[in-house]
Amino acid sequence: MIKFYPLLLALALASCAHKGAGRAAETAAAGETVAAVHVPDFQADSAYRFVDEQVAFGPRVPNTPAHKACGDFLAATLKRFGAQVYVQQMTLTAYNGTKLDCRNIIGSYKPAARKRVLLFAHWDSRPYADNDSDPKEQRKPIDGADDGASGVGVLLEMARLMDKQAPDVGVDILFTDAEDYGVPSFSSQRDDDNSWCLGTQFWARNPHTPNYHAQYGILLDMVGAKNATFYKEYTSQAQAPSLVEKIWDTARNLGYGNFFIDADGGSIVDDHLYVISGRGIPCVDIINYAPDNKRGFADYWHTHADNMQIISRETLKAVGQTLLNVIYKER
Ligand code: AHN
Ligand code: ZN
Repeated sequence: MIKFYPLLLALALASCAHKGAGRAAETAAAGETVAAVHVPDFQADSAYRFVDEQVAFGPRVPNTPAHKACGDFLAATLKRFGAQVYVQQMTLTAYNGTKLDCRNIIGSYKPAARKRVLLFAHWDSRPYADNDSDPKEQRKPIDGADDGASGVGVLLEMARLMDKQAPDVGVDILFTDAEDYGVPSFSSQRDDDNSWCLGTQFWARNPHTPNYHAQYGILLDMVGAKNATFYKEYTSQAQAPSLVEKIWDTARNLGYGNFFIDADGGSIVDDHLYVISGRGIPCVDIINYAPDNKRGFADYWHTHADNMQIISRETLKAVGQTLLNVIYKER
């Protein structure tokens, strides 16, 4: 808290200079006047429903009817929540040469605002359960309730709330495709880091608006499982250290320190890497990390256990409310 004291004071002075509509001044415990920000209340039931709706389409694997239907649903839902929607259609090539018919789906709030924040999550689900213990099950696609649908569910709930009351900053929600089509463990091919995150690699080279930039980005990946633990991921700390601290401090102050662990996580190949390197946007990856597991992720990861049974409203709330507090305090 001490660390952010000068910032709070600066905000207070700024709000005295010209008071924004609907923003009152209130007296802080220490006696100084600080800007009173109304942060919306994240509705966990609503987010849970958004996760369930995606899963109900079936596995969202590129080139399947479920994937097509879910993509249509996501674009329509962002429109319904007042976003300016961009749909980026692309043909991507998977590790095995398969051409994938894919879409990145973007919803923008305050598209003219100069200061912007990028919030992103992948919406596709993995075509394989290659970590499943039963070899016969490994070639079947997974529900991806957590791995995919949870991050999108949190962001749809944020979109619903931003439609009712927009934050000061511009916000771009990016649903990335083909994140999870990477080389499976049963393949004889060597794992190639670049076989993951195909939609984001495309977007980083061809953003939805020319020279797209944002102040920072936050990636949500596997943010809905019961008892999830979010550690401070390596590249996030290297490239966006102050943002990591801001998010983890915010979570702790809201009482979510049991989810947002104040400790180093591993280095993870994920969508944020390409947004950092391709667009120069500092990004943080909020991802359920299991430091004691051999693969670094929870037991359900890339198995058929990644279904609605593991989704917890408490986890969705912790992530969603933390993000709302971070975003609505930006000026
Ligand atoms: C790798 O497995 C290389 N990275 C993890 C990225 C990921 C997959 N996140 C969800 N599914
Ligand atoms: Zn995955």
